[in-house]
Amino acid sequence: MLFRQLFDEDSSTLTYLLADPHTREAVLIDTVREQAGRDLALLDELGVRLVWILETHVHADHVTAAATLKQATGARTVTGRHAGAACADVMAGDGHEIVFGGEVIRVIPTPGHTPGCVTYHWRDRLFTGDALLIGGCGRTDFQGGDAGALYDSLTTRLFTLPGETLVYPAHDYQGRRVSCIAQERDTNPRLAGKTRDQFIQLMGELNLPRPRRIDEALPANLRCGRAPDPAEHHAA
Ligand SMILES: N[C@@H](CCC(=O)N[C@@H](CS)C(=O)NCC(=O)O)C(=O)O
Ligand SMILES: [Fe+2]
Repeated sequence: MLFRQLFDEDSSTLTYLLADPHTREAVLIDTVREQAGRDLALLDELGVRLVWILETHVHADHVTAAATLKQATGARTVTGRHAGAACADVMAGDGHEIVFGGEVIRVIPTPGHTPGCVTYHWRDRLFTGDALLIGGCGRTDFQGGDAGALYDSLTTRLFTLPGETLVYPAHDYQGRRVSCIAQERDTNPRLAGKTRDQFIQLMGELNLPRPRRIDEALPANLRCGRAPDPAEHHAA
């Protein structure tokens, strides 16, 4: 297998490239529009062909590169079924399998940060988006966030997986790059030793500032990163 973890400094976004070395088919998870050139150059350098562009959710802090990458490569886009991004080629539900080469990625719905959040499970790795971060979790104070639902997703869908399963989040703001289920289950300060009610209370008291680019990012990501239709723009 080929695996690369990439980082966008501006939004602290972690993007992942997975590829089957035999068939040369590749997948990108959680891309960033400003990094499309970097991603296309990497595909080229590795000699692989992009077939799927996956989103863990509709991001509030950066615009996806999905539209640019799709136009350049013909790859198809995937979001969670409840993400609200009807522009995606595939809106994947629980257990949906995304196949590339001889590899399979399975979809685990992990709502809470947003109702449409999904985690992608590939081999011994989880791509958790903003549902589970390293020593943290996605906020639940906008985009239909629901702390109780997030607690249930994390405790019943992710923490029940084998402890050695690796956790690759969509962001880290402190230079951390990978964790595992046992570490997050046992030491994540938002969750370890907390009841559901305590978690809900804690999430309600975070008082985080609004993401800098939310007003640009949400509408753009709901269009899978495409520019607004000029007619639509005119009507508005
Ligand atoms: N400073 C960042 C913050 C982005 C932010 O709030 N990110 C959301 C995910 S879309 C989150 O859940 N962050 C978790 C945290 O900050 O602990 C920005 O302005 O973009
Ligand atoms: Fe997010």
